[in-house]
Amino acid sequence: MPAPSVLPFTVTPTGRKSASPSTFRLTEKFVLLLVFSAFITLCFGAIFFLPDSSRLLSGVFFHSSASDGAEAKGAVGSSSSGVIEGDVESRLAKIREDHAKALQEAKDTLQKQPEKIKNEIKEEKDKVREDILRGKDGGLPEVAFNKPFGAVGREPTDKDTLEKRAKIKEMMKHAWDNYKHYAWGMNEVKPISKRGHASNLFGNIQGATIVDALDTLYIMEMHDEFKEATEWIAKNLDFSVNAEVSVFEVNIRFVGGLLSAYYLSGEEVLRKKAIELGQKLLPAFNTPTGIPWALLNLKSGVGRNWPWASGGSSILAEFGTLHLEFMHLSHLSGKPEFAEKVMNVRKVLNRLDKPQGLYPNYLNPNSGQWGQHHIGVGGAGGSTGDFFVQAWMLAENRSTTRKTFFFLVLQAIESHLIRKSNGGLTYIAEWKGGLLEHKMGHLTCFAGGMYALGADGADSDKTGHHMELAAEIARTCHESYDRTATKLGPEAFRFDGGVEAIATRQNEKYYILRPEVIETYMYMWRYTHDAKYRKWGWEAVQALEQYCRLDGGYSGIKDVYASRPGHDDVQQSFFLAETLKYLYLLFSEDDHIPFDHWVFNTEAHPLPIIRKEDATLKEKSV
Ligand code: DMJ
Repeated sequence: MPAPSVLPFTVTPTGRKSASPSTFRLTEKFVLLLVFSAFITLCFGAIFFLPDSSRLLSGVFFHSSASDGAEAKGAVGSSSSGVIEGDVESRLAKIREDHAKALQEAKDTLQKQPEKIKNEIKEEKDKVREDILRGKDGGLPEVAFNKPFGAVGREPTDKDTLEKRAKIKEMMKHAWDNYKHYAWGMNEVKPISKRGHASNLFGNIQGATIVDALDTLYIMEMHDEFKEATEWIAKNLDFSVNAEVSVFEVNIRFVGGLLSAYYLSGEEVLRKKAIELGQKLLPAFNTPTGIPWALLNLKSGVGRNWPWASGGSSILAEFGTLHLEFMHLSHLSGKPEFAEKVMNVRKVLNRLDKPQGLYPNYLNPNSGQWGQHHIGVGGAGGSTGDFFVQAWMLAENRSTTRKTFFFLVLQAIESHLIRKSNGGLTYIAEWKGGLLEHKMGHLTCFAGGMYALGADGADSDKTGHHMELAAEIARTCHESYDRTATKLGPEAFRFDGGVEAIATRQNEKYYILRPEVIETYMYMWRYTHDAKYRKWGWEAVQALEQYCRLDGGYSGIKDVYASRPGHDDVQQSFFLAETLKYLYLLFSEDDHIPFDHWVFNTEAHPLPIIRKEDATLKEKSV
């Protein structure tokens, strides 16, 4: 609603307009000021300089009760009375005494041991946590835990694959142990500085690496580590923080990580924590359209958008990908509100016109209109690709409407964004205000996996075509790695100015341990069993070991084209959640997290495909 305009006059109770101060001339203002100062001087003079002013003060200000009222009258009328004077004195003494007492109490509180205050806060938090665990938070229903299908698969039969898989598990151990040693309980570890790394994406929620790594620990059968991580979560994971968080990041890493680890292990505390956090995120949807804010203060529930995002728009990739986790939150809590919120997002998206059948990256949550017409499959638009896959795969029966919707999007991306370079490399460009930018981001490389999944469910005449596209995207992304000195890929690579699959700008040459290329290799391996995908995955393992492994963990590098690339000193939590998990699954059998039972969220946290017989009562009603 627009703010009311400010009028140059005020309306009196009789309805007449009177001039506001701004309408007086300078001389009039001066006269008024003089009169006002004279009045103030008179008042102060009366109080401080006239004899017996203390009696006036006490009479006027301190007599309030009915019985006192009579005395007050007398006091003013007979100021020479000794009895009354004594009474006033004793009252003033009492006031002075109360005042001193209050001051002392305030001083005591301030001087309280910080330790004591900390303990009091902790006791309060423990109580809240116990209430939640006992179900006093509105009563979470009991959910029967079903043994997960394929949480641990068969052992690979050939020695080479077994050894490679064991090596990847050793990498996970190195990453985990160093985090534990140098940054336990913080969000991430800085492997060179050997201390914790805070990320403002999570406000002051702590433990991002612990939550993000949980399901990988389980899948790799690192049970001791899984146990200590779960214990830390039960005792310390705390969402009652007064801080602004990224709704998207907290959802994919924390909610997704907790849900996935619950489904794998059945640890009740993980389900309860996921629901507790989901509830904290709900106020993000309090916008005129129900399209959520990108940023939310978890304490006040006040949301806003990133200032740089097209005039205060929400970002498609960010709100699109809340879908999967929120459907599961309703499934596990019996509370329909989570599912209702994301179903509404889907409705708003369905109603909007899509330029060329594509979804622009920015949507204004107040007007429900698209912001700038930037369209891409990576970055701001990227995870929405995940959303389309997830929305389609979420239900076992993969409904026809969702299938049509998903394939329309794949078709639109192909027609408008997919291009082939002179050298024969297929890439996905970005569309900015009607012009194609011939650049592909590392983030966009997940699309190889997306087209492979699409091929899996496509009508028979389309299967081959989608799989071909998936293979071509995988090859291009591999080329972006292979054309560097480190054999690790840049943040973005271009197909213009005489180059192909190469970064030309210095600020696009870094690699921050991202997973998307390896993710696509993993999908391609599962669907084709073509040995080159494991070969490419192994090349990435060797490169990671050579350039990113340090005594204190793994670090991103600053320039993939330099043989001494420089480190960024951050071990990202997604390295444990995604990169190492996808590598491990690439060298595992297909029945380890089988695709017909599990769907991966944007942060590689596998969630089971909801079957009709598993649906809770409440979920059936949404
Ligand atoms: C991860 O946090 C998620 O995959 C997200 O969708 C994109 N960025 C990182 C990994 O690159």
